[in-house]
Amino acid sequence: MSSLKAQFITLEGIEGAGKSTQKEALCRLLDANRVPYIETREPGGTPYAESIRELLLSHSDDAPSAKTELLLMFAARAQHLKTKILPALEAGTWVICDRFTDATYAYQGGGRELPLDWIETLETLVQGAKRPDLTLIFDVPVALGLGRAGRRGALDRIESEDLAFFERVRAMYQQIASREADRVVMLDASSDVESVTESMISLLMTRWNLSCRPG
Ligand code: T5A
Repeated sequence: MSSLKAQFITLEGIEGAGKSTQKEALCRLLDANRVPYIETREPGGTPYAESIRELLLSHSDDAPSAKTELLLMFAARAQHLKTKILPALEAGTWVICDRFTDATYAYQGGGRELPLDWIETLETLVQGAKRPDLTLIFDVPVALGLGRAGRRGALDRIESEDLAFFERVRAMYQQIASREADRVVMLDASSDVESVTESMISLLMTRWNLSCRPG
């Protein structure tokens, strides 16, 4: 454990998959093991990037084109990476990030059907060789995820897309998980909160050789 460098961990999944719920359980695990960390999210995570998030998610008569949306996702990411994620990792602090570039592959590549090589080019431009150390994808059937998300209140601009859009998003996440098995772990998130938490905690304790379970 003490020999492990600060980890960059990202959480992914369609709307209502339970990322935010499971992020809290992950943080309790790190607290129990006295691991220093910060929590953050994308799009957003810094004041400037949160302004871009507002532009991206709000409903507007002048909605962004798919290409504009893609560029804004990476504009926000460039700021977030430079001013928050990289400094934290360099200081030895773990970073727990709700969504990152896999979301761009899933939503803009899968959902919007933009060419994946555009995303690869922007990924290299913005991140260089930097990639998450571990990505947890919480997988749920689309109808289940959207049902959970819908109970929470008004839908934002991207959440208002149709079922076919989210089926493409989910399929892209599944492709990423099967292509990048070293970095990405896909968890079945369709059962109750406690069961999903238990699978995640068991997996992480083994992976990082942690000794303390969260209380
Ligand atoms: N986006 C983002 C892109 O298009 N491209 C990009 O590059 C990036 C980075 C914002 C949007 O931006 C898009 C994707 C998104 O549309 P967001 O802020 O992460 O992304 O917002 P959402 O994904 O919409 O977050 P949600 O809150 O909907 O999803 P979560 O976090 O997965 O779900 P959570 O934990 O809040 O749970 C939702 C509800 O379900 C319940 C919870 O209690 C809550 O009420 N729940 C469960 N119920 C039963 N069983 C379980 N196992 C449950 N787990 C949670």
